[in-house]
Amino acid sequence: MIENTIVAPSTPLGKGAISMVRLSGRDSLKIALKFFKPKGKFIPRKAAYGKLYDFEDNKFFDDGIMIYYKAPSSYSGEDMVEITCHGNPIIVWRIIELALKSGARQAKPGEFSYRAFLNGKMDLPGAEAIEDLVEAQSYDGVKLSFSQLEGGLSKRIWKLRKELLELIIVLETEIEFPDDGIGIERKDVLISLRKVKEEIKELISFFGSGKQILEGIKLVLVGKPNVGKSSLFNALLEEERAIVTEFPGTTRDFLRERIIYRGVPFIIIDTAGMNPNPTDMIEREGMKRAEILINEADGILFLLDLSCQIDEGDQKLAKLTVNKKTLFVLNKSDLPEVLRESEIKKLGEGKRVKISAKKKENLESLRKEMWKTFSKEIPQEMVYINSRQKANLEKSLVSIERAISLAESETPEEIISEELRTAISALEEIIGKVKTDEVLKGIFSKFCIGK
Ligand SMILES: Nc1nc2c(ncn2[C@@H]2O[C@H](COP(=O)(O)OP(=O)(O)OP(=O)(O)O)[C@@H](O)[C@H]2O)c(=O)[nH]1
Ligand SMILES: [Mg+2]
Repeated sequence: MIENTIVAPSTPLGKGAISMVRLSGRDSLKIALKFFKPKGKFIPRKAAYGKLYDFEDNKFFDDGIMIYYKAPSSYSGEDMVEITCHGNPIIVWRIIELALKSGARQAKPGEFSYRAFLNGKMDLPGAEAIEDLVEAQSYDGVKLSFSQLEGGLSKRIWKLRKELLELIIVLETEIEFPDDGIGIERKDVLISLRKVKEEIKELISFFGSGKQILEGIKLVLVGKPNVGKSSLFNALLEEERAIVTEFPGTTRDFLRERIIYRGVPFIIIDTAGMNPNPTDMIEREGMKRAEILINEADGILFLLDLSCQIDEGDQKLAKLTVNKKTLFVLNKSDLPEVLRESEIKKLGEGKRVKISAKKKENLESLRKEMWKTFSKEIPQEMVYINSRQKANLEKSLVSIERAISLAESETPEEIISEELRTAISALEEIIGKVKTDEVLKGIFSKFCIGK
């Protein structure tokens, strides 16, 4: 049990109707009662009205509500107090000060959740999901993180772990009593192992889509100079965010903004136009960055100018985007049309939408097509996998695959079983059954474990 009682504001420091301060630790109640004077008797888990009292000048400075949670029935698993006051940062600051003067210590970021984890109130994926829940950029993202908080991933990991442990028992029984007639069928072991392998592969496959649901679908505006990328960027944002001029090479860096369409967040990135013969260092650097962005993107909005022929610039870009899901945006539809369909075909696969970014024509069709092309249905069984979890799943997959080929080649049981143990420990790292400081430090960021 951790001895210190910690205190921190739980709501953002700003003006609002109310703010909340939280205490966690053995002395939470004792400390809170130094400056919160409840009216009448109060009961754990019931809201108690009272006044906030400054014991340094013997004056009341606000009123509010206090709730006391007795251990272990609290968020952190320790005694906890939550005080709700009026939403002025000065009030919050004074409450914290009075708590510090009464023996509490300022909580470090993530420390409430860290204590909850140590007290078995949540596992690692649950702790990670809290941050995702707060940061999610869409309603789907919120729902996905909440199901994670409720153990979506953990349940599946525990199940895999159980299946592997059962296989180890079967294999090791065979080692210890090879002649008592139990006799394992390699075929059955292989069937189970292949099933586990598919499960793990499915979990890994959720990595990309989960990220898109939580953070947004990253779309890069790509096109040669002057094709109208920044004009489209502004039109989609419905504000004059990027500079637009009639001179090629206007955009030198890249701009990134978020739009939401039908509940799906899209991150739109405006880039420097691709000039096949860059004239200066800035242009070269801008294009280098555009290339990196293309590689990292979930999809490409490839702009073409309907009023002129395809040229070297378009062709060069098409080479860069060849492996990416692409939507062709045929801009400047208000001008006489020169570009032919047969020319566009040469640039690659992808739907086409004709628009005029300048006149803001047909933008709704473009948004709809973006949504259709790039957003994904969320499968029922979807769970969110972050990069830490993915790395561990991959580690366990390697061992499972090794175990499969060993089992296929009549290798002795103990060697197969050893591989399965390695696979299990990688899975255990995901749920935090193995608590390595490295991992915990990464998750409960900035929080110095062991100090
Ligand atoms: N007629 C017409 N002109 C357009 C349209 N879209 C953009 N333009 C014009 O094309 C020129 C270039 O537009 P930008 O949006 O700056 O083009 P860009 O692709 O961002 O250019 P760089 O940043 O230089 O790569 C400007 O003069 C725009 O007004 C359109 O739909 N129709
Ligand atoms: Mg531009």
